[in-house]
Amino acid sequence: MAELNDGWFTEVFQDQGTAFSLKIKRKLHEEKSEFQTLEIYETETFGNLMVLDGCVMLTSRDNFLYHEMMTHPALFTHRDPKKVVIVGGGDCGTLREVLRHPGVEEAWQVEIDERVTRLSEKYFPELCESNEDPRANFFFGDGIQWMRDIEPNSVDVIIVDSTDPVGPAEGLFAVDFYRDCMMALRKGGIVVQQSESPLLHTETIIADVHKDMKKAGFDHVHTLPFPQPVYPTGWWSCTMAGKEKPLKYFREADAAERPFVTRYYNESIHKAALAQPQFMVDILGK
Ligand code: AG3
Repeated sequence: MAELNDGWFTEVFQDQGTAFSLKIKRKLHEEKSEFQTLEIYETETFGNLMVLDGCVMLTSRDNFLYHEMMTHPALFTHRDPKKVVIVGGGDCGTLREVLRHPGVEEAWQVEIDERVTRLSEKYFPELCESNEDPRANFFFGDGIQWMRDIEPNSVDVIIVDSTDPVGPAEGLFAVDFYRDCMMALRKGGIVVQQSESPLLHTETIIADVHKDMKKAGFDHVHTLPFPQPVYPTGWWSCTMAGKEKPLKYFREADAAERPFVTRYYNESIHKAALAQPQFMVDILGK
């Protein structure tokens, strides 16, 4: 639920009794697409803000936290990722991070709502700066169907960069979808999914993601918490699952010598994100 009062945009988390606000300079755009309501604001201190169906998706100022953590831990855990598929991620921020890896030969962004990408090109051009890269491929349509139809054993990393698990994204948090990911991945492949707030959702969404990923045949599942100030509680997570691939070890030397700039991710942050808060161990197991 969203409100705009006295120049403040507020996302209200009704069931949690909390809210998050940003001071707005002006509304830049609003439209209803076939799938959702899209809003873009210029904020006082966080750059531009994208809101989908009342939920904060990203701001210019802090999206690097999320996009780097959705991408680099998975790509540095995989031995040699060549083909990467992003499901969702229409703002192209994850795609940009993926294409920073020189070993990636082919990346696909499979986004249901083309309008998200078009608005991102206009209002978040920095996130779209790699869209012309010859390795970048775009498909606008249903990611669930796309994953069902893809050639088996053809992908190294799948990144599920979706909205909350309600509405269009619900089917991306489901055992059938994870089974299709399992089929699509080569041996040693990794799927990583945005998995909401550790504080709010470990017992519910995150526990279900673990259970369903294991049910789909992934033998290794791990949740990595990271800060994300503009999302509910300011604390977010991604959950990685490996197809015959332990997740505790990563290409630490490669991460340390990465040939590109990051602002949050580095080899120490990667190690730190693998550490599990005790309440998560108690709920999810070791
Ligand atoms: N995807 C995660 C959005 C979840 C935010 N939830 C909320 N505000 N209630 C963001 C897409 C960035 N590429």
